[in-house]
Amino acid sequence: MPDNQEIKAGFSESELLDGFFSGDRRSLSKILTKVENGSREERKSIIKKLWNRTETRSNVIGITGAPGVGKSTLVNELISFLEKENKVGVIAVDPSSPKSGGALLGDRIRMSSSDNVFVRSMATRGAMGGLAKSTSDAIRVMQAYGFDYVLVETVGAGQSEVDVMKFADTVLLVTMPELGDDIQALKAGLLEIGDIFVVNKSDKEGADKKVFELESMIQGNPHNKQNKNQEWVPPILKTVATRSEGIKDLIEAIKDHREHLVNKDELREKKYKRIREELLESLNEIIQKNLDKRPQDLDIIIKKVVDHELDPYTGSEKVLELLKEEL
Ligand SMILES: Nc1nc2c(ncn2[C@@H]2O[C@H](COP(=O)(O)OP(=O)(O)OP(=O)(O)O)[C@@H](O)[C@H]2O)c(=O)[nH]1
Ligand SMILES: [Mg+2]
Repeated sequence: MPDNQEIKAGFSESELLDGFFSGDRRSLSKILTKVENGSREERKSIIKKLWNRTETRSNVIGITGAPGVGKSTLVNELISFLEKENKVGVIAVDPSSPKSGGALLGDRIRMSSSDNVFVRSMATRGAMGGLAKSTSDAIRVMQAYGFDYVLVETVGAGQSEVDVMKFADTVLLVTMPELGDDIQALKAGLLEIGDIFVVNKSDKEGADKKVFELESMIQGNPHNKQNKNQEWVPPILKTVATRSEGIKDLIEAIKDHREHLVNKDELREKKYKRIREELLESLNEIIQKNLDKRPQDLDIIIKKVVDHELDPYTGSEKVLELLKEEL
């Protein structure tokens, strides 16, 4: 397709989907933009049509860790290994503002010329339903497109990253020597969701110390203590991403974890938990949207509770009545 056609606006959804299903990368790109920025209705319409195709074997790998530990360099190495036999989609999620002047998270991910690799940056902080929601839909779009692997990179700094990582089947927690308190920060929730720990930059001093630190944290984690019976214990691997060292072992660990998930039927269990959460969140969104249609009525109820004309229980029942009228 010539470039001038690419920028031509106004593709209908069905044109885009036709292109998408026949493997056209520009259609993929446009559909990703729609699920990232579109209205609830637009997104719903697309996901509905893709849903049956997301039931694939795509292996979704989350890569997270403090800024600068080498996540993108590792992603590049993983791509190099995987692209020989697999289609690889990459989503670089940047929860900070793209307008901050800083470099985009994904900028160090090499733009592969291979048809097997597709890289996408996501940086829409104010996206409807939040960044985690946009990311989960983007992952689905990539699954439906037929990628064998979907790699998702995000900086491990806060709750939104933990949320993003919930959509991965396998989570790599990346750290490096010389980092003081990143592991403490991980306690906030990332430690629990790490399936594989990577000490990157192991060419630097203190790598073994870092491994030791991680070992004691993993053993001290109640989540892992409960899992003594053949459950997955996160391995700790040393890598030097810039020299391509340790990548084979990392790929092996990823495959082992996948096997574990499949054998234990944990993929389905993970999916169940995610869908449950998603449905409840989506419901919340519907409630919010409908209440927004009646701001004055809601205001009256709130004020009545504030003024003790109503108790909070009766107040919430009144809100429910409002909602019923709108639904
Ligand atoms: N010495 C050494 N340097 C590395 C290694 N891996 C990556 N680097 C360097 O560390 C710097 C940061 O690497 P990135 O891959 O951009 O790190 P990142 O975690 O993706 O960074 P953000 O996305 O900004 O959080 C770059 O200059 C890399 O060349 C390694 O194994 N050893
Ligand atoms: Mg990066």
